[in-house]
Amino acid sequence: MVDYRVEDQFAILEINNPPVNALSLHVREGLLNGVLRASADNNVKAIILIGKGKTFPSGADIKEFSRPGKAPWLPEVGHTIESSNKPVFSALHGTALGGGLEIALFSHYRIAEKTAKVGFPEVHLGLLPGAEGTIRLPRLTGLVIAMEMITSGRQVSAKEALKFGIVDKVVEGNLLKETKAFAKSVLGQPLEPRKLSLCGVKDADQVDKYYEAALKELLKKYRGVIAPVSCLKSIRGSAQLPYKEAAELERTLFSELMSGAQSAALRYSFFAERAASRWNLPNGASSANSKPLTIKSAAVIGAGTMGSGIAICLIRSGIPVILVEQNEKMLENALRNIGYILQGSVKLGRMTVDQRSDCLRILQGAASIEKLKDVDIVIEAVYENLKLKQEIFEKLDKICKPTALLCSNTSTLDIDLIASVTSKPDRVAGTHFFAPAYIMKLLENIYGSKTSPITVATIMDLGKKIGKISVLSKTCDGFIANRMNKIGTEAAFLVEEGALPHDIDQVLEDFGMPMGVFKVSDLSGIDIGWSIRQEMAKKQGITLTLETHYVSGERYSSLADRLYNLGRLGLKTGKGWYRYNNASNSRKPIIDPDVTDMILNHCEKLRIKRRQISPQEIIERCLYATVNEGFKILEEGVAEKPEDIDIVWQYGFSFPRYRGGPMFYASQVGLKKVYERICYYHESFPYSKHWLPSDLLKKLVSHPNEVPINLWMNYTNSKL
Ligand code: TC6
Repeated sequence: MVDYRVEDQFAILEINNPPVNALSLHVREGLLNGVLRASADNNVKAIILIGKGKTFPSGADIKEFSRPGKAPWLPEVGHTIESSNKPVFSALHGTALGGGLEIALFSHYRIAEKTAKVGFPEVHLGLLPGAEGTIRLPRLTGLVIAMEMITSGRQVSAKEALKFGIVDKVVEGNLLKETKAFAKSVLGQPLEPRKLSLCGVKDADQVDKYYEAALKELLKKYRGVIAPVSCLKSIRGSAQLPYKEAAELERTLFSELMSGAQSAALRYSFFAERAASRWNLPNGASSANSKPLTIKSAAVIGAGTMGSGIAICLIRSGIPVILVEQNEKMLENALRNIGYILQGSVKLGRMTVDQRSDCLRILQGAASIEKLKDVDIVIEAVYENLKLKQEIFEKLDKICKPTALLCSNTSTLDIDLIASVTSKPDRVAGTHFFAPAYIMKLLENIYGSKTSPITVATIMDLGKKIGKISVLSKTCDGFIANRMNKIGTEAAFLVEEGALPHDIDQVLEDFGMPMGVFKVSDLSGIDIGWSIRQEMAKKQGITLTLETHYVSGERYSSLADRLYNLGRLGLKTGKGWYRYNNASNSRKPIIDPDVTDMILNHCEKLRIKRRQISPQEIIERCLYATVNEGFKILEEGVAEKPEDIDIVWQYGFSFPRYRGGPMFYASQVGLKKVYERICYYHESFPYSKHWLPSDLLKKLVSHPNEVPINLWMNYTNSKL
């Protein structure tokens, strides 16, 4: 894992642990033994640490964090490096991150290849750089830069690292050769001044001021997240305490984080995100054995908010797009709006003026789909109506080339029904973007019973190319995301039973959701949900009234319909579940006593006896109902693994990453406990079928060994 050789009196320790040269046990052993061997070798004048393959170590081996560890630990390796009697040079390329950067900071000199990046991403894993990174970095950069880099996890370029004093030289060309040349130029110079453990923090006298300012920012930016504050405390220690004591404080804070629930969830999320990109179909096809087609051109049908957003995603990635819209005025507006949105990106520094021009150059509008005969993929984004979508797909089937993929941005409709009107159902799939499509990272890809592996591979690959996190779902009503989301339904019932909208929003926000469910509803528009409910009722031949309490034997809440009837459509009308001060253009929700009266009135009419509802019940009702549906989704093979579900929730519904996702959260609460509460709510609310306990969950609780491993999380020490 660490190859040792001597060349020109340099001991070269080449770290070879693909894919990212993580500092696993054998690497740590190899480094330790290599440095000791080189230090004792009279033929060696200096030691060079370098990574084989694409990178210097990108950190500790995160997989080892969930197992009992084994010495030598990273700080021990580091101190052996620093105390070597020969100068140690770290030659950085690729991504020198976390423990990798710490190893470099224990070295006496650091040389970086021009394209290298360095950083401490531990905070994204709910940790701090626990091998003295929080103590050493401030000694090089000063406190402000160290605080910013460590609490944000930001990776900086070699050039910036040079400016900050993290590296001593940036080189181009052959890294090893250049490192040797640099080493020769400093050989013989005293090592003591190069040992960071012997240096002080330059601006230590300012620490309280910097700490307070940074803390204020962090508490605002990362509400509820523990690690950034611990990072900050440890950096403060680096300035206030002697080196050894600061390192002890860092160790304590690191151990607290490592044993906490947030880090467990964030480490799980790291692997879950990567696992979601791997897929298996029931027919044996998989991401490992299916090759994607190359997408060189695309069309988007429908120039509404979704269609325009999808077009932006594609052109931003250099894929030329024809945006089709029958209504010429709407098309004109959409093209103009896309220009404005990209202008906004320029203002935010996310793209240059030239990049914006390049994007707009590859975007063209068209009034009819006749122009689409040559494109590689069509994404239809018209409104959610099966008949309309089928008409479009029937036409596309005749116009497009036989190899073109035909995709629908449906959020609920059965892909098989859409594919059934085409002659090539193997080429049909769902590509469900989330609004606003050019911002939200999730792409929920859907396969039907006839969708081919090539089609699946291509849409999954396309998602990656356009910067999305792609998750695969089998077709069903609502797919993973919308089918599973029971928060809104249960929240409305809770309001009928005794809670108020702002109580529920508060509890959900305290849990970590960026916005409560009623605020979200106001933002997206009360009329959206109303249309969906009307459509559903029409399909079932039912007329909904304000007194409707059951639909087809299922409990129903007409509270939102009452808001609709009052013209309270949410933020856009200045009133919804909350009131808004439109005169001052404020989006801040204000609790409205009229809504409370409306709710009390509704309950009186329906003779619902209100009661006190605890925050615990709000969490259980909103989340456990969702989790129960998640297990049904797994049971039916709609999602292949729990990780897919959790990633959908993190990126589609902004579920707090530090809680892992609803499935991970349930595993942390304990599945037995969750199952028992689901059974209790099923008994209490027999007219809500989402409380009918999932068979898979029941089996996991009673006979876990009989459940296939992919239906349980691979990356956790989950409790049953
Ligand atoms: C630390 O260092 C603490 C130290 C103090 C100790 C006291 N460990 O992301 P990719 C796997 S904490 C284990 O697809 P990229 C990854 O799962 C750590 N495995 O590649 C994937 O496996 P798969 C601080 C790791 O080129 C494969 O490598 N460091 C680790 O898009 C490829 O990964 C970090 O947090 C790891 N550290 O991006 C860095 N890293 O193929 C975390 C990756 O089986 N890593 N794998 O799915 C990254 O940010 C990125 O992987 C990257 C490369 C930027 C290094």
